[in-house]
Amino acid sequence: MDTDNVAIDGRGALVIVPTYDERDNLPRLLEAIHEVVPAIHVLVVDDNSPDGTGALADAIAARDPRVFVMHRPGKMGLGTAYIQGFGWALARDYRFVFEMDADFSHQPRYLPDLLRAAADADLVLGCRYMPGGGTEDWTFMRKLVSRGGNLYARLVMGLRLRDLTGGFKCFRREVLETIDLSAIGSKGYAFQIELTYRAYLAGFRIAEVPIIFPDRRVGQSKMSGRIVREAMINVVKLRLDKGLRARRKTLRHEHRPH
Ligand SMILES: Nc1nc2c(ncn2[C@@H]2O[C@H](COP(=O)(O)OP(=O)(O)O)[C@@H](O)[C@H]2O)c(=O)[nH]1
Ligand SMILES: [Mg+2]
Repeated sequence: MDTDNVAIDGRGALVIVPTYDERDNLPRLLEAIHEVVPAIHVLVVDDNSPDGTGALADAIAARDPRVFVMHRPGKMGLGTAYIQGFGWALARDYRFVFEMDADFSHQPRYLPDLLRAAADADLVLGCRYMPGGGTEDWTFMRKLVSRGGNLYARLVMGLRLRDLTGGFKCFRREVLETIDLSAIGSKGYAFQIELTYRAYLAGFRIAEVPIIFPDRRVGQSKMSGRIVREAMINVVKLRLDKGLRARRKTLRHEHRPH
């Protein structure tokens, strides 16, 4: 893959932004994204937000040809929002597909770094836990959950990546075409871990780039104890999955450089 193929202005790339009650963030986010990468397209996947984020997104899309909106009838979770968004992207000719939160924890200024890294990687992860990366304004509990969750996932999965639970990522379309999206059962943090794990098992090259991750300033987090529990259970389930284990064995025999 040659670097020349990656257009740093965002041509050929799509950012998927799932939203639930983000009306105070979304318009500013779209502006900030296009300031940094003027040609990038954005797909907002809104779950009929009670605060009217969906209608607001429609109004923006009506005057900006780079913005698209997918409406779902009710809150169905981040994981399925991304899976539907990936399907939408694959039906079109995007070469790079980003996952990005609406609340500015994923800062638009890093989009070019992720794109650049995608020149020689198939999946790029925004990474908080490497030099140059970090979190801001987090409570002790939130830090503990994130650090602990990453350590747990890394140990159980046996992956040498430093940030498995993050959700600021860039996929080459080949990754999304190859992994079986319909087989993904997880919803919250487990969804992020599962996607990366499946990409790894499919032999794709995974890179990490440092990001600073500030806490959201406006609106409510949808993080919950249920999501953390789901992640803990699903990580073990994934590791024990028979089909995936067979894939791991072949991978070891092939001596992939991971
Ligand atoms: N479409 C959709 N978006 C969601 C849902 N839950 C969360 N989001 C969005 O996913 C992103 C991350 O959610 P957030 O609450 O910030 O999670 P946290 O960062 O883990 O606390 C935000 O853009 C939310 O608006 C959902 O059920 N459906
Ligand atoms: Mg958030």
